[in-house]
Amino acid sequence: MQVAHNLIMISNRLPATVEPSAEGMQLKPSSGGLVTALRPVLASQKGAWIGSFDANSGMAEALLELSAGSARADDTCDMIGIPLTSAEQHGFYAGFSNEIVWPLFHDLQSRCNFDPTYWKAYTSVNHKFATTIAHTAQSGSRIWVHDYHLMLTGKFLREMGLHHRMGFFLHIPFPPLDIFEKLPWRSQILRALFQFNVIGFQTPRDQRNFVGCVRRLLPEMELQRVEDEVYSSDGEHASLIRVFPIGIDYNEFARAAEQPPVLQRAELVRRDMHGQQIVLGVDRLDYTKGIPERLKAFRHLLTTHPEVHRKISLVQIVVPSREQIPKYRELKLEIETLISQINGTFSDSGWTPVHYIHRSLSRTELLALYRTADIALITPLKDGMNLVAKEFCAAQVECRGMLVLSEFAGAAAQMRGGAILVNPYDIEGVAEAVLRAFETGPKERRKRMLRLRRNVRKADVFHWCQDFCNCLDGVGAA
Ligand code: GDG
Repeated sequence: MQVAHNLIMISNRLPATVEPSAEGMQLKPSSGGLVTALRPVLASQKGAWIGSFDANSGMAEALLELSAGSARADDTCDMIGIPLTSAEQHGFYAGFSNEIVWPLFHDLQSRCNFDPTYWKAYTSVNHKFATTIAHTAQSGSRIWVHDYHLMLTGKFLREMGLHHRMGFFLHIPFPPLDIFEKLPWRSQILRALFQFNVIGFQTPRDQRNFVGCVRRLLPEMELQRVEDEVYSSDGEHASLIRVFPIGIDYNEFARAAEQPPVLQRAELVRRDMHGQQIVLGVDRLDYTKGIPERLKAFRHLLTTHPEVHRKISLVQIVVPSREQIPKYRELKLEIETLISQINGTFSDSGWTPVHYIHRSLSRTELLALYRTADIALITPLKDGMNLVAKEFCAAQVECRGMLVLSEFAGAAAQMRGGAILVNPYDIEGVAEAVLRAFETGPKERRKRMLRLRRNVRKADVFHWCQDFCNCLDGVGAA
């Protein structure tokens, strides 16, 4: 018998991994902020989570149970898996999602590969998702689709006859018209999005860009702004276009940063850095994160301000990501060349200017670095939100750290009061900002960090989730 699900979440990947155990392959729920926030909501509402998995992975046993919809990663929600073949992953995920939408939506159109075969794969995998969603949805289920991989699902669901309340949230930025209009499939994507009752963005800038694109490319769409909300109608469907800035589980980060293993680890880090100020960068390996530009800014600081030598070090964490895509491999080489050049030029006995870690850190290691860092240097060229900026503030329980943040990160809209904002392309400007942060005294640091922490605490991930669900409940179904 099929279980009735009141809230169905859909993301490209399932929020779970599979691990071998004595009883065979077991599902292990992921621990990200999104899952944490949704856990109580899904648990109280009999939720389900739909996402894809690699059909060729060696974890067949658990994945088979997943695809049958019978495996439970925990007692919170049902996990329903969609197996994707290598060809589907190539065209849909690596291709359309990450060689077209990802660079284009981050304003980096020269990095796009508009291969028409990718569009076919994207369409067909979105249809596959819609089929599973339609099969799972019962009368009264609300459907919440996440992110740029799945922008066509709403259209397919309506074509399949679903009249449910459906929401879409874009985790990445939405580009301005002169960039978006380069997309050969621009109108199909915009029209498909209007099949959702709620279309959510991270910042007012993304909402503004989206509305600008709609006015130009879908002139038949009626749009009406009421304060921060935009209502649309094409005579058949009505949608609400609104901003929902995503947050983190603040209390959990602040609490975890006080735990003894984190304190011990933080002590070790401090000892190893011999009293230098630690500048911290934490990023997935991605060209949108502005890592080479940041390294050039740090090099400029060391070149123009020799007085900071031996008093400051950059700890740059680069988490491996999308390594099957050639541009990501080239980026890794560029980063490593720059680091070795900086260290080759400036290192001195007992002082290495850049500490480079190319792996995923444990949560304890990450929290210890957040807690110990004197300056977080977060300079994406463009970013939907950037959760690292918020996590850093939550873990700064001693309020000693300064945040230097790109004005092109979504987080800048909420954090401008306490952070030093920079243009990540301005190498001299970023170097000056790091110097300013370096020279800031403890009183000013505390004042700024308290303000930042207040903001992050207030707009946490639970607030985000509840706000979106309330909006979805408030709009009329199609
Ligand atoms: C997309 C949008 C938007 C990083 N290194 C380690 C590690 N992390 C964790 C961080 C953080 C997450 O990864 C990265 O989150 P971001 O927000 O920075 O970036 P994306 O993955 O690109 O996410 C983004 C987000 O969606 C949410 O809407 O903010 O703009 O691009 O949580 O803690 N975690 C561990 N070890 C690491 O080394 N354990």
